[in-house]
Amino acid sequence: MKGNIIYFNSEDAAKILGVNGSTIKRWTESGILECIKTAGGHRKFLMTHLASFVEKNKKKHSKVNLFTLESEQDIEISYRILRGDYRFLNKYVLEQSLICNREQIQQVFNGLYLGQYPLHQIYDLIVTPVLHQVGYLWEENKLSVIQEHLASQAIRDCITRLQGIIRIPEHREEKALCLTPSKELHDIPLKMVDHILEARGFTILYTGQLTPVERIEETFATYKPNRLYISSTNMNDRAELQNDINQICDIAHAHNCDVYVGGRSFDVIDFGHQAIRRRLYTFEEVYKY
Ligand code: B12
Repeated sequence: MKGNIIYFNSEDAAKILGVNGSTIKRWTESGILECIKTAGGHRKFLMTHLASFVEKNKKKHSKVNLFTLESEQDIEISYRILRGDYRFLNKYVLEQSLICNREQIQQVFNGLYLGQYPLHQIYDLIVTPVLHQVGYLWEENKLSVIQEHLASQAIRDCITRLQGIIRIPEHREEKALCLTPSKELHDIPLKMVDHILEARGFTILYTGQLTPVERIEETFATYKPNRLYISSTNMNDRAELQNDINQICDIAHAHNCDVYVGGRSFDVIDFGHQAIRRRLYTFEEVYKY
């Protein structure tokens, strides 16, 4: 809130409390849910009205829409989620990640997903900018390296838990292998690629960080993936990285496997190999192509 008063209308209140509009009307008429009536006869609700209702009726009305509402802050997050207020949510997730408050980060991720926002949007509009912010703060010496690790790991853990509630189709024919090259530790983007593909119905083979190139041939022979996703961020040794990418793509090509690449290393290395179908820049593109 911090100074701004938010008024909820009946529709907001219904969504936040997980009931329909006529229940809201009934509750206000019987006085169990307080509200303000405008001159035009419309009901307006303050945060305190909803909060005190939730507090008094915790047990009776636990079926709330996005997640359990225990405090005014929960109600505010729920409201921001319903409004798709990414600016607010970004700032909030950044603050919570800096104090390693996984519960609150999780509440935003789960709330957005349960609120029908596409997974790729959560990744493109919340997770990516928040991690970039963590990086800037570290670059500007406003965070120690440990704080940077704590924040990024908290986010990574919450992404992993979010996967637990993702709807996964039953019928799965395609197989995607997800890897990073042999010197790469950054695998958060690849994890997000994994989740989006899984929600699209792919079976995922995730070798993740530091995948040794010399073991990739046997992985192809054993698991026969039809797509390969490579994520690369660390470009410290360009020549070695280029060599890794070329070798991996040769193997993929020999196994009729299409390759999709992403990550900032591809700004500086060549990705013209015939096995590479596309360089992807956003998680929306992972969902689309
Ligand atoms: C978290 C983090 C780490 C964690 C990684 C944890 C993990 N499990 O991933 C740890 C602590 C391990 C780490 C280590 C290092 N890090 Co670091 N790290 C970061 C940080 C803060 C966030 C990275 C991240 O996940 N970003 C979020 C992703 C989603 O954003 P993105 O990488 O920009 O990706 C976008 C696209 O490229 C695309 N994308 C990326 N990959 C893919 C893949 C596919 C298939 C698709 C479709 C799309 C896609 O999706 C995103 C949407 O735009 C960044 C800061 C930053 N600006 O990103 C630094 C950063 C990436 N790290 C950096 C560095 C230098 C390092 C170290 C070398 C530090 C050191 N001296 O030890 C080591 C590298 C070690 C190694 N061998 O890899 C630099 C990289 C600079 C560069 N490219 O040369 C950055 C930019 C920080 C900085 N400003 O200097 N890091």
